[in-house]
Amino acid sequence: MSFRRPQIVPDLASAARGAEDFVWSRAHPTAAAQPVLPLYKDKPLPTSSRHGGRRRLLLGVLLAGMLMLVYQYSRDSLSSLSPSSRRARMVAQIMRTRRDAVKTVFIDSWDGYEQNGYGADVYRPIAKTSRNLGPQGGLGWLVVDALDTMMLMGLDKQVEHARQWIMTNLTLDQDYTASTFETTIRILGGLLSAHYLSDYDDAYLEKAVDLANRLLGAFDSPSGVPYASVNLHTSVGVASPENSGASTTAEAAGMEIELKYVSKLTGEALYWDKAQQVMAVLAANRPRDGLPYTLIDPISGAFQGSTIGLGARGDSYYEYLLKQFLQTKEEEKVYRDLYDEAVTGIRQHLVEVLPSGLTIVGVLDQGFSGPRSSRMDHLACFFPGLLALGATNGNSLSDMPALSESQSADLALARSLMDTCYAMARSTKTGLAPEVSHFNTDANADIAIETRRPDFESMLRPEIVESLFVMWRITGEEQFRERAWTIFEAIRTYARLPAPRTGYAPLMNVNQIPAVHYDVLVPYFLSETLKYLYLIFDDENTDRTDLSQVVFNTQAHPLPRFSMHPLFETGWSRNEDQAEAKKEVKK
Ligand code: DMJ
Repeated sequence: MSFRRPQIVPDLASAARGAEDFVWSRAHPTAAAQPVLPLYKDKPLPTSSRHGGRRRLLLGVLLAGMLMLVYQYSRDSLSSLSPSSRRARMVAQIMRTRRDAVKTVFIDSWDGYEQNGYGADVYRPIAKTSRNLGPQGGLGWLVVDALDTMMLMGLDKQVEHARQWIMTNLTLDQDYTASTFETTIRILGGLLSAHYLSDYDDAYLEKAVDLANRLLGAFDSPSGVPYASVNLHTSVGVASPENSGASTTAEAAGMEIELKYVSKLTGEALYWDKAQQVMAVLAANRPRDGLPYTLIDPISGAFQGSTIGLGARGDSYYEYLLKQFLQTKEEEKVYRDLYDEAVTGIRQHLVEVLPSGLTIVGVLDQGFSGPRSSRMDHLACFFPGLLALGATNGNSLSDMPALSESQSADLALARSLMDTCYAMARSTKTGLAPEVSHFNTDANADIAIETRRPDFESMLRPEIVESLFVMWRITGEEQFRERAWTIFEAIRTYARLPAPRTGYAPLMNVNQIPAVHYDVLVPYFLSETLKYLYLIFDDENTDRTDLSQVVFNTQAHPLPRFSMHPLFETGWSRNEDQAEAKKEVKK
């Protein structure tokens, strides 16, 4: 296995930035555009005088008068509005308040970490202790992953601190065997998104490319399917110690967006080639009805195991089929075809309408010939959002001509599954969905959804609010924001650590009140759950997260879409068999 570390032509990144694809996203306000205000210290100091009391009284009267005028003005201007505009104004005000409430929860979580463990990869908010994964300091597990949330929330002080830490303290060259997938989606994705949201600050890109080069060794397997882990110092891939060394399908197929974007930014095709080789091998397996098994062997490139489903180990496969198609501006049709085929297969084999009226996506534990289990992981609740995204390619319904039959059908299924995912949360005492929900298939049962040991914890995962966010952006229907608010209130009530402790933590049991917490700050709570909640209530800064212009990676890091380029052709087709797909690797 060789460790190739390509040289980046220094100007290439800037050249890529100048490409036409990036023109649309250059509308960020810059510091230079801000008006210059006089500093408070430059104002003349108030002189103390014996008339101070009278002056204060006069000032008070003046202030009260001004307040009355403002009140009168806003009442008059409100009453001159039509009822619908008045309502829109009130809704906007409420949403601002909600958005700020989400931001407060983020700050409350972040403050404890900032004071007691800044830069560490693992933080325990109850014990106030922290630790790193690597031997030479933090790998950015929290700082890098949470950075773009802070950027979107306008937390400038925290962003500056994070940037300084990344540039000064983040050492990626560590003798540490990291999860290939988690490091790609969290750290590489986080750095790339920070680069995008900072209006292309190349310092983030340099770190991202350094990391991408280290991760590439994981893809140097005989098939091109990545090993589960990779040593960040040697760039040597390490097979999973479980499942006879098989990687999970979700992980193998859930890193392509990040690698392809690195190719786009650097002009180096090797990241692109590694990414699409994985897709070629997956497709060469010809999964029946578009549904792969959830394990894949990096040596042979063949599927392993017997489970088929959209939850753990399967999820990102489906997500990245559609998102790869969207990332390159809908030009690589092969990914759309694979996605459509998978959705058809999901309808045929996994979707079930229960006597309770709920629609679920079940799991096949023993392949196509076995029974379907009527359970849904919290993880599977990304799917309603994905269906809605696929129905319109990220456009809002108001900008779309009439939907085709299949688009309408996908949106209808998205709505039904969204109802189910929301019901998973509403069915518990805390209003937070457990890791796994079990659905009753008995028409006479009193309870439609059951929560069972040991799956009754809430890790404060994002998938339900992620789908609510996408449904809101696509449909513009307030019901999705209302549901998100209800879930947010449940988080604020039950995930908050009781005083004198501060911060938020996952729950051991969603049906236990008062809640008992795990002592850990979960990175995806900051990078995904709170980001999606913030964005759903944020009507003012939607341009940088416009679903028709960006793709969110599977860790909620937004990356801009871009056009294809001769350097990045889709270098495979579905007619290739596996042997041919493998030959490609050896070239
Ligand atoms: C995140 O780390 C990613 O979304 C991943 O793809 C699976 N889900 C977790 C959070 O639940």
